Amino acid sequence: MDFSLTNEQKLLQKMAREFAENELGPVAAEIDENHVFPVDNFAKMAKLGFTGIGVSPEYGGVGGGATEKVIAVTEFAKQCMASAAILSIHLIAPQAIAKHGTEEQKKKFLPRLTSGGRLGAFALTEPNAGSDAGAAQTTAILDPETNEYVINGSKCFISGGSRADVVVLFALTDPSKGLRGMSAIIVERGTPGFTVGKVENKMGLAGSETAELIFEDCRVPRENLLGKEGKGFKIAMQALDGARIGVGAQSVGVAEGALELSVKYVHERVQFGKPIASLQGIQWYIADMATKTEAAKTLVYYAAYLEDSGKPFTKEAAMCKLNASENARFVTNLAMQIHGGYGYMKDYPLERMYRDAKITEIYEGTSEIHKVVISRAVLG
Ligand code: COS
Repeated sequence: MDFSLTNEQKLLQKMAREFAENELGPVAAEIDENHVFPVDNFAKMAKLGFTGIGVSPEYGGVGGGATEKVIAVTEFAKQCMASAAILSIHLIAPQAIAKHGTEEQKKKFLPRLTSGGRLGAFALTEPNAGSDAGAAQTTAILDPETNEYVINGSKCFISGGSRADVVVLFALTDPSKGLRGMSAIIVERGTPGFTVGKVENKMGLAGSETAELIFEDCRVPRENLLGKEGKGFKIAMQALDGARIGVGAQSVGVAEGALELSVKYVHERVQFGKPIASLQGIQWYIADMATKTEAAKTLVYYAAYLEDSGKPFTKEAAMCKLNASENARFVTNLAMQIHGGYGYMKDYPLERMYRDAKITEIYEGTSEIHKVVISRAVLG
């Protein structure tokens, strides 16, 4: 399999790398420390076209697909995991609308999410429906008199939820059918009855705000139904397949970033009269980190290739996310070990990378859920 980048993809990579080094890296510590969503950086991402990856230029996007997303997200994550996560998770909403939306929905919602600098969110998880996403209880009952869905319930741990302009929400339009009665509905910020609840205080990824969304008799016009009634769970699962490749890319990026810092450090750090790069124990750490990260990257690009080729990729998306996220924890941990006391200090980026990396094993499906998806595919 040839994963060489095209000239356009190489240019995108260069642009993403320079943007990340010049704009994202320098504020990564600050947004982590202050738990602040990087509004300016998101606006710059939009200006450069990153927020429109995977959406046709007709709707303000820049085209491309999973591979382009992987390229950008990986480069961002080397410098700032929160910014990488913001882009990666934002893209779920416009890509779902581009895939399942009507022409009217695409015209109405996509330009602001792609080139307009507005954030999208994907709201599936509920307090009692995390790994068991099909147990969601939020309802959206059609009022035949007004032709509006009346939404009641709450969503939790929604990345970007406190800032999102457009939310792709999953709710039961026919509660008697469980997950087969779930539908996807587009809800705009400011709709009466839709409020933001608790904004979480997390271990890492502080710049990517995570919030509770509350719906109390929130009325949304029927034309905001995304796809068909009762097909919401499938839409959610398909969107998550793609999102998991994004988490794979975040994981590869943070691992590559930690490896690069470690390579630099072991050449500079002198102990016992010589750079620690000359110690075999350190060399073996570096060899393991480089090998496992390269392997993780290959699987992420393979899953992206399958998605871009229109081939089934559910299993490979789960595999790449499972593998790359475990590697992100492994590599950031060893990088911290190599840096010793310095790695543990907030003066250096490693402790942030270590904290940020952990979430990749949890969100967009835990490692354990990915093993369920993979084993079902393998065992039949
Ligand atoms: N693509 C398309 N359809 C899919 C799918 C996929 N990747 N995965 C499942 N489906 C479909 C199934 O084909 C089935 O369709 P039918 O009704 O036609 O039979 C339906 O969805 C139900 O599937 P299944 O029986 O496998 O559902 P489960 O309740 O067993 O749940 C898991 C499957 C566990 C995989 C799912 O709940 C999951 O991914 N959980 C994790 C959720 C998550 O990642 N949350 C992260 C945060 S999102 S804000």
